[in-house]
Amino acid sequence: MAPPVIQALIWDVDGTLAETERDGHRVAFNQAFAAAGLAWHWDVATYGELLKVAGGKERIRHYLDTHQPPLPPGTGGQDWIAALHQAKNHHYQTLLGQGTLSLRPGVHRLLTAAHQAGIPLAIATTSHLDNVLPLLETTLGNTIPFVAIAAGDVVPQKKPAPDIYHYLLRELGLPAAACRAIEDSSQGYQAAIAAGIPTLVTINDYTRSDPFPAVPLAVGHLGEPDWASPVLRGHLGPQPYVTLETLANLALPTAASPGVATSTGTPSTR
Ligand code: XBP
Ligand code: MG
Repeated sequence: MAPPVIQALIWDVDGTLAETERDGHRVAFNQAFAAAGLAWHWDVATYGELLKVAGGKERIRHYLDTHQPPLPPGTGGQDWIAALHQAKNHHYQTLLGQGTLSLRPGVHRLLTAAHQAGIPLAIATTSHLDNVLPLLETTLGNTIPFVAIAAGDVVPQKKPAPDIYHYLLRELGLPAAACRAIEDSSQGYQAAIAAGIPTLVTINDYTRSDPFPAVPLAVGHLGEPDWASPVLRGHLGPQPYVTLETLANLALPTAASPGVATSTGTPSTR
């Protein structure tokens, strides 16, 4: 039986398209803290813990609540957090402009294959649109068109809530089952699955220990013809890397599927 035709391929951004978190957002947060005169520093391990909260503003609020760092008098309110977050985004965009971040293995290949096959490409991200567009520009040179980008605060509830995916499906005018999503984190996976979209997980060092209950297919990266994709759970199909056929054959998790422990220990970047 021929695999179902994919009507849209939806990409997460941070950690999926590129390793933007450790070497991008984290660095930019620290630059913004220093510029604001704050004696805060988010090291690699601390940031890994804070990543459990999606969204930059939400992450700063969570840090204030859980770590209670030193705060200048009169600061710490929502407007102050929003301004600090905006400053961080400015630093992040400067980093992107310096060309410090590149796409993860297999991303360009799979984007190109989908585009050439006429499969519409879309984005569902917690990150701000102002951060997404320069990333696409610096890594892809805007050679791959995206028909819809759902980003940041367009929905009030961020991942793991399914809202960003529901929003995007409405924009696309497509049923969830006709789409496929690619996510790197537990929050992203939960959001996409809750929206009913069969989802491939491509983990990275920060998400290696995340729980991915009943995930049908989890890989270490998407792979290339000369660089096999490490399979943590499930089957890629005939090629040793993720293809459109791999994605077309992807199903939603079933209650019968076991979860996956993608980690044997502490992530190497923490
Ligand atoms: C990941 C996030 C984002 C980024 C920072 O988004 O949680 O918050 O860490 O971006 P996704 P902002 O994996 O959904 O792309 O500071 O702009 O929120
Ligand atoms: Mg992500």
